[in-house]
Amino acid sequence: MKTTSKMTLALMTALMLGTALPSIAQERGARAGFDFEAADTNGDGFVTAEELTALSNARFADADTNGDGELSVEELTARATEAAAERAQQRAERAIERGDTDGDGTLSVDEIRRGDPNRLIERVDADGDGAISTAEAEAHQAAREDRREERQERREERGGERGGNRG
Ligand SMILES: [Ca+2]
Ligand SMILES: [Ca+2]
Ligand SMILES: [Ca+2]
Ligand SMILES: [Ca+2]
Repeated sequence: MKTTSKMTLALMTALMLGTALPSIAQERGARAGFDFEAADTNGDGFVTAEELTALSNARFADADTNGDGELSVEELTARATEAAAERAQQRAERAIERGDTDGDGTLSVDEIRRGDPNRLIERVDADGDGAISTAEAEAHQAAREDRREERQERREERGGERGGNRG
């Protein structure tokens, strides 16, 4: 077989890695799709069963830190923690990339604040006393949910049967 879709390869890898290593399989499969280059170790442009086996063995060996050929709770936890830390760092880096308006590489309190607080108060402060009461906050939240439901309904109508009988 010449061309194998990313989906199929990801699935194959997941199957080969087995259920014991879901986080590793997901990590590879989820965002970047299947890492073809990593699997194609001889670089001939084809991924063979042998190469997939080698890949899963390598991933297993990575996780099996004491090298006894078995993955313990501790080893799986360590692997998952490592993956989670990596993802957290990537998220943090993206957040800084997006929010760091003065370009000093860190986020100040102004940089993490979304929008002008005065504008929020203006929108929500129904009685105009310059502060948001519980009732005003609840009313604002309810209005937002209404709008979201309306949008959802409109989407469903558009996405639903066209020309079908309605109501
Ligand atoms: Ca190959
Ligand atoms: Ca082990
Ligand atoms: Ca900054
Ligand atoms: Ca108020």
